[in-house]
Amino acid sequence: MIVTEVNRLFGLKYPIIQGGMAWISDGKLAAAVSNAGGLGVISAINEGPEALRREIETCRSLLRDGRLPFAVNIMLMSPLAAAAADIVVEMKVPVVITGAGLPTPYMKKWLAASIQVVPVAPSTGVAKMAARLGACAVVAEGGESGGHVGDLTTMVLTPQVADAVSIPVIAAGGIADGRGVAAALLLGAAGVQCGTCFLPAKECGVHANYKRKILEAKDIDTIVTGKRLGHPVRSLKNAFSRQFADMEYDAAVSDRQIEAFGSGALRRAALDGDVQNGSVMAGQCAAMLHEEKTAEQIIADMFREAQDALSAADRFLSKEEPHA
Ligand code: TUI
Repeated sequence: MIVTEVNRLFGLKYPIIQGGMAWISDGKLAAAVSNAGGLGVISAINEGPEALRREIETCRSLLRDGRLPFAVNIMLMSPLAAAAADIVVEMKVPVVITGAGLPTPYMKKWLAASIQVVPVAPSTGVAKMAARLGACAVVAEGGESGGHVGDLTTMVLTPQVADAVSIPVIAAGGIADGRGVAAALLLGAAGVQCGTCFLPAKECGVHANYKRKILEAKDIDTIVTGKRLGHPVRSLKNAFSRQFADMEYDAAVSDRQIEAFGSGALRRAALDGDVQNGSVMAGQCAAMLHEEKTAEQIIADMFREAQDALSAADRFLSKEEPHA
């Protein structure tokens, strides 16, 4: 068994947190991940506040044991963030993960309500701020991730964040199998957060076209767009992302025109299944996914492989003299 501070902190069988994917991570997927021994996560920015309340209720109704933990992910740039910040208190959600900013305005009320807060950090500076605010752990998210990304890779970000803070660090970005989990632990993380690898989960309600596009992806099939707007986003290459990139490099196109072009694009792909003209957000590890599995199989396979990888690692510790 792989047991770290993250198992103890949240009461988990496996130290894995599901990514809070906008328009995708709903109560059903979150419950499946929590039932499988990880921390399931509901995205707060799918629709309005009523939809969030419904998804929290759905998650609770599907948990095999009412004491199992789950979380809500609040994307702080969203206009729905303030309402979500109150709903998690009102509905006694045990864990909140935040992204795309610092949760400073909400920390006092969340901590008063005994909510465990886990900010996502793309740099050591944000991680240190999060720890100072009272976060119980931090997600070090590398730019291999899907969606809104920072500049640093998981390989360099994880050890630096682990050195910078004394709370547990959860590595994210590019982790899709047991080798990635083992590597994250060796880099100083006490757990992992994975989004992309749950897209093909049987319990994931994303459109079948989106799942198919993920399963067909090759290593070089993602692109980062949106840097010009200050919101870099990684997604699969398609007609939408190629045109977005062209518009970004065209000085004759205004920021407002680009924003209008991008508006509603994730929903178009995730819900309507338009994977050519919508944004198919995914991490670079999409190419490592080959089949639909249940959330339980995804997690159990990943941690069995991680255990095997770690157990076999002492083969690198030779008792022979080094070759000259
Ligand atoms: O938030 C994410 N990933 C996301 S959010 C999202 S929704 C979306 N929809 C349409 C267009 C764009 C996005 C899709 N993917 N990951 C967590 C994350 N947080 N990545 C980077 C950060 C971050 C960045 C800056 C966290 C804190 C931060 O603080 C800097 C500051 O000064 O506030």
